[in-house]
Amino acid sequence: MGHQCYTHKILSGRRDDFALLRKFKGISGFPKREESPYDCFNTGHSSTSISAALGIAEGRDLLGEDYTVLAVIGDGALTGGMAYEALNNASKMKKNFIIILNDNEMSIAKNVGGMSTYLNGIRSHKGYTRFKENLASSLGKIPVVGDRIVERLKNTKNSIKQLLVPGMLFENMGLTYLGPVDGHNLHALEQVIHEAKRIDHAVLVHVVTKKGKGYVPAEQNPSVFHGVGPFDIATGKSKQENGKKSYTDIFAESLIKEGKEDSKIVAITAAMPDGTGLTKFEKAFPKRFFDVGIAEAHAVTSAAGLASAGLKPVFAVYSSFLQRAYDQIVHDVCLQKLPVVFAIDRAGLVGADGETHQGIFDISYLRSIPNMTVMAPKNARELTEMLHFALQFQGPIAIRYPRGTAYQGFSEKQEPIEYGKAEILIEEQTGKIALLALGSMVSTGEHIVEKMVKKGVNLSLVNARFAKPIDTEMLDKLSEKGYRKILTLEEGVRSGGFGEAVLSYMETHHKEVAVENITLPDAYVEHGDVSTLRKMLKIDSDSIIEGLEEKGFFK
Ligand SMILES: Cc1ncc(C[n+]2csc(CCOP(=O)(O)OP(=O)(O)O)c2C)c(N)n1
Repeated sequence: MGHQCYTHKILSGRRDDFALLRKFKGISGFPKREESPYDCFNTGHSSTSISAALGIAEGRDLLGEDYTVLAVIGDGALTGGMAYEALNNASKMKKNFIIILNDNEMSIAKNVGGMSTYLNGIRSHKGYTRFKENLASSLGKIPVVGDRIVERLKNTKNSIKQLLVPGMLFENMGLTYLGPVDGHNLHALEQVIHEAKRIDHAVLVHVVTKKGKGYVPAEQNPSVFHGVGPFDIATGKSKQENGKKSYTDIFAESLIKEGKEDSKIVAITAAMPDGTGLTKFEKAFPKRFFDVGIAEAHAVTSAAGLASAGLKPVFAVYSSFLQRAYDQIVHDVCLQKLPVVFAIDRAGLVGADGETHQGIFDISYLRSIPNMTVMAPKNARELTEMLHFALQFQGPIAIRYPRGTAYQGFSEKQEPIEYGKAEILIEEQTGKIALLALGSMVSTGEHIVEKMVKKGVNLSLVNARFAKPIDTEMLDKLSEKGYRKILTLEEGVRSGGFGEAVLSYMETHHKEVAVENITLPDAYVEHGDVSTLRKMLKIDSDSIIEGLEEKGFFK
């Protein structure tokens, strides 16, 4: 996914830009074509490198050009289905094509699954070490991964190779396997890559590394240091923790409570046990927890399987990563109306990770699927109650909540969750304008109401709760009560979003009511801290007020 590209960035002329790494208008944390001619492909989501590199290599050959194409993939990324699709196709290559497998035994957390076990086996393969020694002595050579070893191996019978050479899985697929080689030994690395470049088809170089190598706090806490904000170099302690509970914390605690009451609840993560908060669930109920690797598509279909077997699966996943499993949601979950709960974390703007990780499409991509229900809580307490509601619900259901500190406002005001029903939070009897806010935008709506009261304008505030279905009864009621303007607010793209659905309903049924939509634009949103991005995109309360005043909305 390219997040280990910092060395590459330093070596390709961006060393001085690191002060602004992942900051607004600074360099990205991922390879980016727009940033440098040395970044040949944008990345951010896992397991894409072999596919992209194969396309580049095929393109090179069709255009009659001549350069080396090399893909780097982590052992974590190798748990993703796309990587296997790509390996399957790599075996057809008739020209040199190099895959470097960076195996540090870690995804963000400890890597999982059969491939990981297989790689583990290779690392401790005694036969290979002996073979190398024998080969070296018999040939009078001493290299680590021997110079010209490949040519000698070519002439070795497969059955003998099986005993002596690790990586036969790759060999049997038609790829040449080289390694394992110590990735922290530069000389060995140079040698093996030199050897790999001489091969006239696909070759996989198995490089063994240690995550965090060279910095003790990172070596000791590789999961934490996978992606960190500012930290104290001497101690390795984060400078950012504010001690407040995040939505992730609230979700994790609530799910454990639910899990104690109902043994049918099971939790699934696609290689994000820490990020989604499920590590706590795993500790409490190890048998009811599944880390499937970076395999969102598999996670969704296996959740459908679990649901059809009578369990209550909760797939906790980041909004942008769930994009990977769209067909599985459509075809395996929603078509069969299976009760799978999607706990969609990092929904909305995420900040430093930028374009590839902003969770701004989920409302649109889920709203369009039949049988899907989509909710968004206004605050911490509502997340807990929505989770409880979702676990009783007989069908596919999603709860989207943002990254970061959970909002505590309106905690005392809480009507029970009812299917498809919104909740009035502030009702101004004299008002003719209602704000209809979804999830994270309820607090923004609250700020708008407070600021406008000071300007002598009274507004009502409705917590939408459901992005699908929208509460049409509430919309009818607002119209009957004499409201003539509705402002929808959501942290997602306009197209296919919540606001568009409200607009479409009102245009058909209540032409007398004008609807304005506050949404994100039809654009990828760059990296930067969330409050800066909100200002840039004009979805913070001040910008919204300014924009609406210009349009005369409050008159
Ligand atoms: C589709 C997708 N799901 C989840 C993630 C989150 N993620 C980022 S890095 C990572 C682990 C990658 O492990 P590996 O490929 O071994 O690389 P390493 O960091 O160990 O070098 C995960 C799960 C992602 N980027 N993309």
